[in-house]
Amino acid sequence: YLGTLQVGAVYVPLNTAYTAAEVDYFVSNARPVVLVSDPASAEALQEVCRQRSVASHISLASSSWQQMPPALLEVEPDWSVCQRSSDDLAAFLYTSGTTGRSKGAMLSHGNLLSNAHSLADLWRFDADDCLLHALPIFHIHGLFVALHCALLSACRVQFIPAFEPVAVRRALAKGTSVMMGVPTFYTRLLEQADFGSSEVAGVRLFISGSAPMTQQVHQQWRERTGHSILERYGMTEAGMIASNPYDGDRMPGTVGFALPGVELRIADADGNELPPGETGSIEIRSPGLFRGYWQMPEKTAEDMRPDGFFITGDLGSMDAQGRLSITGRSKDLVISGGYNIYPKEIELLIDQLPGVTESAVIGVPHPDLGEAVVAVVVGKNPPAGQELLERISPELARFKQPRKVVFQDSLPRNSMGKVQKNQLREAYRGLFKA
Ligand code: MLC
Ligand code: AMP
Repeated sequence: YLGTLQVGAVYVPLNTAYTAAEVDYFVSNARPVVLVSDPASAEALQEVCRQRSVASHISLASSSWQQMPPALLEVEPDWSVCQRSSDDLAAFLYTSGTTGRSKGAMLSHGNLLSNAHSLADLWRFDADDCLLHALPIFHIHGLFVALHCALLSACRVQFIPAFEPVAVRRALAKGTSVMMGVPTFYTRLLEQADFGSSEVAGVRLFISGSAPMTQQVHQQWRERTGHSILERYGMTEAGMIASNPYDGDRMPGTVGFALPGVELRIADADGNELPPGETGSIEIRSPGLFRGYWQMPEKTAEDMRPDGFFITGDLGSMDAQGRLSITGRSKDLVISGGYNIYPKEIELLIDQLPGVTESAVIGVPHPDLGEAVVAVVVGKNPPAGQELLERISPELARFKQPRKVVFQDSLPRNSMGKVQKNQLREAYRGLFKA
């Protein structure tokens, strides 16, 4: 990542769980010059690179630099930094829309730097800190929010490649001062009966985000560790938007106050600001706001108000003091273990299967992941649940695949003919009881 920025190029991280079919779309849309891959997927991606005429494909050896391609090892190191201005693009990250096709959210150097400074100040990072980092580094949470705070403050990072409770507990007890995670991290640690305050004596701050944290988890964490988790709210297009305070009350069920420089409003359908306490569309304007979707100006225009406010797709309310609570989403999105999953992408695959008339993919409460994906399928003679999953799995990363498939005679629709997903979510909300 840093090497890419250093040479003045634009970085496009992708989830390593994506299938070759998924990567093919990103490559066709981003048109990269170089693709760097995990050795495990190198063979499948080599074909993608060939078909899409990617000039260079580098497979990283997982364990050692010695296993890098010999040609690379012979290159003379060049430590010069290509200067970029704050308006230049640093990265774009794919995030999907209701159409099911992902859009690359373009972020400039200025976007990233302004957000990083706000967060490092607000959360009081300094060189004595030690950040426990167990998040994936292909989304903004692990890559920008966590790493940028650490890089700006020049603190230590205990990097754990994937969330694993034993390794995380060991790191917490051994010098960690700050941990950032998605709510599932906290739920999984609480499941460990012997986990408690003695292990986190050196920690000054626990931060959660990317998905809603329940009041119950917040409460249990405080009882078990003595710490009040600081919940914050953000999104790929805008970086971090709001945060509970470092000093003062961290209120469960709220995501706190707008970050410095962020203008936040709750609006009606036309973008008119609503009074405190009323629920509406969360809209923001800030120096961290993205530069639009890569080569999709019409999609950018759909989400922007004429006055420069961005329509986040989240619903919420703000109290008289400016404290924000997120109450729902207007976008059709499932957040499972902090990963965003767009139902349309899965519905399109299911609908292509013989015997299927139509489908609706929804998220329902799940004790570990927050929400889990369920496919509701209608058809004359559709493939049975397991077979259906096997048919779509070559196209779809594992984390997006439905955890359950249920069959119905028809889907509930309103008078406009739109599928009533809220009715389906209600009907199946008990599928994954703890
Ligand atoms: C893994 N699996 C998931 C999953 N993660 N399924 C659904 N949802 C997920 N999030 C699959 C695995 O492939 C595996 O499939 C099975 O579920 C069980 O895996 P596991 O071992 O229990 O999962 P694990 O690898 O431990 O991962 C769970 C997790 C991880 C929660 C630790 O998903 C994670 O690190 N999530 C963080 C995502 C994140 O960083 N989001 C930030 C986005 S940025 P099988 O078949 O092999 O059993 C953003 C903006 C903001 O949202 O505000 O920050
Ligand atoms: P992404 O598009 O992956 O960046 O995910 C951004 C989305 O995650 C937001 O639009 C919200 O819906 C959700 N999100 C992030 N933080 C929180 C939070 N603290 N509580 C509820 N939802 C959140």
